[in-house]
Amino acid sequence: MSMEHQTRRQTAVGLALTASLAPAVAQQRAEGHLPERPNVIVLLADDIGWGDLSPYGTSGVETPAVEELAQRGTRFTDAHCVAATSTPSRYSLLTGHYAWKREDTGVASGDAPMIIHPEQYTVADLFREAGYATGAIGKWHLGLGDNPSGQDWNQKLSPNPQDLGFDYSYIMAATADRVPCVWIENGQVVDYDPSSPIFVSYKHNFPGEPTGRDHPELLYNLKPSHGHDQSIINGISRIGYMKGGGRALWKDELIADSIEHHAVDFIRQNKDRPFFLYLCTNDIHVPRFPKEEYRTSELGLRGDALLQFDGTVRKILDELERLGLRENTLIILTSDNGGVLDDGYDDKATELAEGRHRVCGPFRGGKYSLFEGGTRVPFIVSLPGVVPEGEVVDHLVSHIDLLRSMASLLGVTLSPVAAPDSRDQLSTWLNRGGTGRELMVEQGLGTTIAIRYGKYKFIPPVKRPTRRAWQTGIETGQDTIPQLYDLSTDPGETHNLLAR
Ligand code: NG6
Ligand code: CA
Repeated sequence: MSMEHQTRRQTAVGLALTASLAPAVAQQRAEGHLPERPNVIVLLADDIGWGDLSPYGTSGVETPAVEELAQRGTRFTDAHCVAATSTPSRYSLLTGHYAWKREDTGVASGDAPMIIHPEQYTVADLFREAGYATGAIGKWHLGLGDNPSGQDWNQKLSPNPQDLGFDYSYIMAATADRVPCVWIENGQVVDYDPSSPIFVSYKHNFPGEPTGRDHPELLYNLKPSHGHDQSIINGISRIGYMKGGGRALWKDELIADSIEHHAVDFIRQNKDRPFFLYLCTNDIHVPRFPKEEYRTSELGLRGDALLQFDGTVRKILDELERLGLRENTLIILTSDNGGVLDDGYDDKATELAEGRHRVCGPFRGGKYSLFEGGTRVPFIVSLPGVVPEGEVVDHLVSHIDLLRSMASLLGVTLSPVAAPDSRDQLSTWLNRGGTGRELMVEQGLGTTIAIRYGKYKFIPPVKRPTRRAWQTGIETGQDTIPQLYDLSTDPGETHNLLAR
């Protein structure tokens, strides 16, 4: 961390936090309902849609570990991530600031600089200040380093998650379909290979390096269906150009293992103190290339990736059980945006789902969309003995409220400048009497937004709509006319109440 970052950050955090017990929480604690300092795991899936997991009534694939979690907790049916793509969704989850208010929070390239400003207050700061061990493991996609025109991957990258409140991080810089395809631990490439320095560009290829476009015969693992035809790593072409990496390059079929291994390790190392783990799976983002043992679903690689995701959940639950931590660990399982079938690789997701699996359940649109499929995601909360078990709740819930709800859990009062769009929704999230949000903003492609107000959904018109998101076929929900839907009678958003 540079001196400049350090100073700015310490000042901001000092301003943001005053530790005093919020009255409602103090009273609940006095009644013995809430554990003093539970561990907290935010288990964030990538691109898992509302209809993808067993508790949400999907067909075509079973996810028993997620099912078990839902039975030991409460499942929400109207919960939303903030945005229909990863970077703005994660930005808002961690900061409690609506991403659509900042133009520079769109889907980040693999060499983007850090998008969360180090002086911004994050949920990791909250936990760290409260004495928790804090870790970020898995997909990151919020930028690293501070160079606006690309990073030097052969040096320590700064800022990195450690500058945002995380004591420990083991992350992929962006997505599995974007270079660089290496792991980064506390700002440094893991297994760095000095004989093969790393170069990354999102503008030009490096002389002599094959691309998927020019050398499709080298794509022995997965071929693109659209885009994704630049540098080839592990027999799969990606977005962006990369040279070098040597032994540091990941193998896609081992990504989930790697994430699980580091998550389990983090939990073990912190078993005797409270911890906050921001655990982000790569599953089920493209390229979907899970390990062999999961290649059994009738939905092909996309279904197999769901099974692998369930395997990760199983490993985390088992480890908590084994260490005697399950009763004292709050788990929030959710997804960063809605579901998508063909997101750029030829994995037959669309063909195999046809007639048997609806990734967003009854909802219209999907990833990238302003329709409900874009942000309405699985959301399961479990804390045995505190959160009612086996219940289903229909209140309106948004990821934007993580930060202030966690502050409430810890009995910390935040200054108004921290997490400006976040509200304390703890009693709803824990299913202990809250009735959820009345008003909420959802973000689609770019900075387009839709507004939820109770049962109503309003999508403001845009001048030049993009109707579909690339070749995914997904409707973005953008239109030149205003749209209003009554979700209580029309959850599929088929009847625009404002249409003449
Ligand atoms: C899109 C990619 C898509 C995915 C997405 C980000 C193309 C044609 N599509 O640009 O494959 O990577 O970005 O997904 O390149 S997210 O879940 O990380 O937001
Ligand atoms: Ca995503």
